[in-house]
Amino acid sequence: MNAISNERAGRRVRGAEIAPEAAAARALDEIYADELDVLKVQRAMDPAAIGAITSRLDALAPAAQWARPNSSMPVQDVQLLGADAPATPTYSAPRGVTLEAYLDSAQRHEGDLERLFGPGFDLVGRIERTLARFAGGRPVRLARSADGRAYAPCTLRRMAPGTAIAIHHDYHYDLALYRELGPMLDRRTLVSYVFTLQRAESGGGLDVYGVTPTTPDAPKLPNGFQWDAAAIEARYDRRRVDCDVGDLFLLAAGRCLHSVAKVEGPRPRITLGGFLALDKAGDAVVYWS
Ligand SMILES: O=C(O)CCC(=O)C(=O)O
Repeated sequence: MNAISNERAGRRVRGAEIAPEAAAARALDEIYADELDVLKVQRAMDPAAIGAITSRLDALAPAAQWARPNSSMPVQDVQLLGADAPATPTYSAPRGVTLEAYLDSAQRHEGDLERLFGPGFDLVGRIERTLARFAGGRPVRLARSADGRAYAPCTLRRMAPGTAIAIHHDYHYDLALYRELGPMLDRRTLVSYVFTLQRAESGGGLDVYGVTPTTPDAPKLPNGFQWDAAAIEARYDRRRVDCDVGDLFLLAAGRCLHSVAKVEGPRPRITLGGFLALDKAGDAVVYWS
């Protein structure tokens, strides 16, 4: 019998989970060093403070305010507040928008989420202080354009029942909107930060796969650009990360393919997140969404 034949191809997904106050100052260094792929941090934000927002969200942010750049693909119609042109490909802009369009969207929505959460919540301050716990003593700075315009710090994402996020990675530095930011960053990877604000009744878990953008022969569909989810599930390692309200995950999203399972039941899944990277000198953490 050949024991190897039962092993999955490719790499293992390296994950860790830490308690609310646990120290993990080297987490970003470990992610960059390819020693850690995903870190779940329990209750990184206070669930009661979050509940005070999510329970009123329909009144605070009526349906018409949410941007829907993926609405032409209903099963992946993730709704957004805080930007209408995110720093990712979408079905309305498959190669991402231009840098000018991205910055215009960030400017149009500047302060929207801080106002929605209210002054007592200090949304951006909270995000920066939380990310700083994992930054090895480095300052955490919002990305800015050469002429000083702010990138969007985060987006609020609502996934209605029946929606999912297909397998993808976020190694997006070659998109036009990264023209300025990309060269300023340490591009070994790109990290997603995502806080859970409301869980789906079931489903909605994050799946992280032992497949990278450069894994040889990683299975794709015949159209040549979509990943073959069934073949990836069958052949490669997978780690499921299920988050409760207030939990945060940091994911090497530029390195590991990942997806979000279909949201089941009547309650939408709501998250708040963005991306971050070390700057080129390794002296600061830069974040944007
Ligand atoms: O919403 C999530 O859990 C993951 C979103 C995502 O794909 C990412 O942040 O890279």
